[in-house]
Amino acid sequence: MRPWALLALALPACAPTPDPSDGAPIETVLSEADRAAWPGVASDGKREVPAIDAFMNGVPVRIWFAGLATRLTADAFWFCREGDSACPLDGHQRVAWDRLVGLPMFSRIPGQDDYSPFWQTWVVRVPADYAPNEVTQLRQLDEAAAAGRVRVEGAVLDFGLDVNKRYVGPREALLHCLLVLAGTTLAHNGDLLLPDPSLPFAMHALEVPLHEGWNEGHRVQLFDFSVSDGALAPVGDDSRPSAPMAQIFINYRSCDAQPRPTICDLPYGGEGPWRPVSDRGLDADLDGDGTREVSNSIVAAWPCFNSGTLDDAPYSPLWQAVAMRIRPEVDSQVKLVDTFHKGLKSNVRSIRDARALLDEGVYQPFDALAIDETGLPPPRGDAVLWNGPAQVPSDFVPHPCK
Ligand SMILES: [Ca+2]
Repeated sequence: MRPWALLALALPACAPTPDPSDGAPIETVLSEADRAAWPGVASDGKREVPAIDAFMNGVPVRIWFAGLATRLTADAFWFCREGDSACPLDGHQRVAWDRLVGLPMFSRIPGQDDYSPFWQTWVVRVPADYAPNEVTQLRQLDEAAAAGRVRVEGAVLDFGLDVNKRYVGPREALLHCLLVLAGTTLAHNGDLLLPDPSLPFAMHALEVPLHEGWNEGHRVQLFDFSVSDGALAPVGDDSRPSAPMAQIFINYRSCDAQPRPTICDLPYGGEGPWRPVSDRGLDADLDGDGTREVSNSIVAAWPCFNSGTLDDAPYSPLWQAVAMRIRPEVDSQVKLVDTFHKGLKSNVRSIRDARALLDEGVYQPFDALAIDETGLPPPRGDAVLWNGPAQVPSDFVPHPCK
C-alpha cells in the first residue's frame, strides 16, 4: 500500500479532530493543552523560538532551539505541474516556492505522536487544469491519486559526496520545516550574526521565511529551513528514512570541585553533582546580558563546513547532545563562559580544543546525554536530540557548498 494511504487511515486517537472542510487556521481547533506542544516559548502574549550561542571551530555561532526531537520523519506533499523539473526544489536544493501549485500539505502537527519537523518529500504531479489547493487533505490526495488525476512520487536527489568527501549518492530528500502557531517568531531572525572578532564587518543572518501549508484542510504556518539546510540526505534503510544527526558537546562542571563552581549555587534539577555551562540548562543568565542564550557548548559541524576529520558527521539541524565533564580536580584550570564574558576568553571553543583536553585527561570520556541539560528526559528513545537549525549569513547558499 502506498505510504500516504496508510496515513489517511490511521490518524492517532489523541489528535485534535479538525473539521476538514472549512479551511480555517489550525489554531481554531487547538485547545490550550494542544498549543503547549508547538515550538517556542510563550511570554507577554508573544511566542518565540529562542536562540542559543555556542562555538564552532573557534568562533561564536548561534542556533535556534526548537525543542527536543527524534530521528523520526513524517510525510509532506509538494504540488508541482507535470514536467516542471524545477519544482519542488531549486538547483540549490531549497524549496522553490514560486514553482509550487498551491500550498504544501503536511501529514502531522506538533503534539501528535508521530509528528516530526523532518519531512520525507513527496512530489504530487498535477495536470494543467488542476487548480491550486484542490487537495488539502490526505483523503482527497488518496482519492485524486486513485482516480489518476494526480501522481505521487518520492523526491530522490543525488547527494553525491558530502562535505567530508564521503559518498552519499541518490537518496530520498528530507526537508526541515517547523510548523508553528500563528504569530510565532524566531529570535534574532535576520539580525546581525554574533560579533566575530575575525570578521572585518558585521554580517546579517539569513532571515528564514515564514510560509503556509495545509494539515487536514486547515492552514498551518511554517518556517522553511531549506534556505540554510538545503534538502537533507536521510540515513538508514528501514521502511522509512531517518533524519541525519550531528553532535553538540555541552560542557559540565562538577560541584565536587574546589573552589566550588559558582554555578553550583543556582537551583538545578539535573543529574548529581554535574552542572551544564549554559543559560538554558541552568535557566539562568550566566553572562548577565538579560537573555537565556549563552552557552559554552561546541557544535562539531556547520552548514558547508568540512570538519577535516572523518569522525565528524556533516551538519544536520538535529543534534545529539554529548556531555564533556571536566574532572573536578582540574576544574579550576579550565575557563568557560560561566566565569568570563561571552566566551571570548573560553579555553574551549572548538571540538579540536575539546579533544586536546580530553587527551590531556582534563575531561572524563565524553558520554551521550541520557537526560537533557535541563534535567528533562527525551521524548522517546534513549538519545537527547535537539532540533537546532543554524543561523548563517544572509548570502548563504546551501548547495553546492563553495
Ligand atoms: Ca545570558
